Amino acid sequence: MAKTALITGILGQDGPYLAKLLLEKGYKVYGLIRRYSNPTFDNLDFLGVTKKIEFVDGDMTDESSLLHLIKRTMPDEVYNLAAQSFVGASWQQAKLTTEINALGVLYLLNAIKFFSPTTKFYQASTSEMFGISHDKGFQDENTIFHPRSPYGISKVYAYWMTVNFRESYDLFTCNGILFNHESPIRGIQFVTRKITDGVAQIKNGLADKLHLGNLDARRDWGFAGDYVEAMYLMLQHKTPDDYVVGTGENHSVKDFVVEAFSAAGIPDWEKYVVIDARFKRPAEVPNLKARASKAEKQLGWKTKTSFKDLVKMMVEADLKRYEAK
Ligand code: NAP
Ligand code: F7E
Repeated sequence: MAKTALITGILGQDGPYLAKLLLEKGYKVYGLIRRYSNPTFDNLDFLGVTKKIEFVDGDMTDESSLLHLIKRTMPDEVYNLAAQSFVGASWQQAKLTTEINALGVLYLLNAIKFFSPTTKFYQASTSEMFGISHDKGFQDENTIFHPRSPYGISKVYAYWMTVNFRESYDLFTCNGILFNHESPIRGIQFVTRKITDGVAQIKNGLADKLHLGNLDARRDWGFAGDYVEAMYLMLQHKTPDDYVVGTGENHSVKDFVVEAFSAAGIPDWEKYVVIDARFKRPAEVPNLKARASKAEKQLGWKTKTSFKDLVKMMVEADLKRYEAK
């Protein structure tokens, strides 16, 4: 019989890549969607998987919807990717961010405990938990958390609840502590996609400026398509555990800008970029770089896509979108 997986956050960036991977492995995939007046399936369409998914209704803030869902589907694996995932919005919407990202995880874990305790659970944890890190220039599973935003704080709660259900009830629960990962279907608010979309607009004469905040922040950027493999591998491992996933290389936002303008063949990026205080954050996370040696050794996972290839892939996809229009 085919294995079954429930993916929350199916309409976001990672959901479609993970769904594609699991469908290729023969899984039946359920995708949780919340009630929306006009949901967009563009990201699933981009990867050509929309019609292969069974959509189920529910909302991370509505405990009874999750209880019913787990009771009805009893999936072999749950991948919890749903979140208010934009750090910038989390100061203005701290309560909502907490309800979805923190309490939502508690509801889902309780539903598994009550109705399907053999279900394996993946929690989308994040390098934002490290925040301003007291480290040696990289972060791994032993690095202390010091989150810098309501988003990071909500994810620390979810991280520990995931660990606690493993320790208290012997459930198979894992945290993937993923560093930034991007793709042509990355949300338009995140800096990488904002840059590649802006570059494509400039190239097509639709804009003449790109407004950005802090160009000095450094991130460890990888490709989402590579990272969903790590999620899958965690749930196939013999024992549940928590893993850092990243490339081990970092770059500044400015490096990303330079590479993106160059990939589009536009000289003089300085002519177009405007530093705009609206995009600076009350508290910044200045420097993130993963040490993913545990995932590499225990899961056999490795990043495959270089920084240069990632930027090129995203710029080319955005150029194609505007050319098609
Ligand atoms: P994303 O594109 O923002 O997708 C998040 C998804 O969550 C969306 O489909 C959204 O649904 C759904 N969602 C939000 N609130 C919900 C609710 N109340 N009930 C049900 N669904 C809800 O995020 P992503 O980049 O794919 O990231 C996936 C997960 O990994 C997130 O948990 C994120 O915090 C975490 N993470 C991401 C990164 C990264 O670099 N991408 C790194 C580390 C961790 P709608 O489409 O209806 O809005
Ligand atoms: O910002 C700086 C900004 O919004 C990256 C989420 O997926 O990864 C993501 O969080 C950096 C920050 O991602 C702009 O200040 C400058 O230092 O692309 P971002 P993020 O905050 O790192 C983690 C791992 C997650 O878990 C999150 O869910 O870029 N920056 N200028 C800007 N950022 C944005 N968005 N817009 C700007 O104009």
